[in-house]
Amino acid sequence: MVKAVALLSGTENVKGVIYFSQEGDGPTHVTGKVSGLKPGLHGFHIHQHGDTTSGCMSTGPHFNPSGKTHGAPVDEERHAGDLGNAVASEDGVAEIDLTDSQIPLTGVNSILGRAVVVHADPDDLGKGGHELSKTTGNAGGRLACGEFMFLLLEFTAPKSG
Ligand SMILES: [Cu+2]
Ligand SMILES: [Zn+2]
Repeated sequence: MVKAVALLSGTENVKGVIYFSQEGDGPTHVTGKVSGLKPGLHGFHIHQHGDTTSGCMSTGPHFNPSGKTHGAPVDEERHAGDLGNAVASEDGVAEIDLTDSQIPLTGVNSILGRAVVVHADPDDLGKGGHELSKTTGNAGGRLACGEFMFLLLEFTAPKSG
């Protein structure tokens, strides 16, 4: 089991903690919470660079090791970093609980060392017809972001017998 965590901080008190875990070569399970959002949908992505020195703009474009266009998590044509939308309830809190096969924590396409970003607006999943739909989902400003802060490796000793 490989685990990682990203601590998100940003403008207007938006913050969050997102946990990632992966068992072997299986899909990555993503859980966590983002608070301080306006109710509704907010684009939720892995961006290329784990660099927030100039705020969330330093994280670059969506993580896209296969050179595809922007899409929904369920689409064949999508960036690896396209995780769709986080949904904030009336209290401004979005609970994240998803499983995805394109964001491994190990290997050449590992997302470790990259960044998690939450946007101001909904990700149109590439279908909005806007000039930005095919690159960013037209998800608006980058409200909060976080680099993967540390990596915990858990080894389970094989049972004898
Ligand atoms: Cu993004
Ligand atoms: Zn994308």
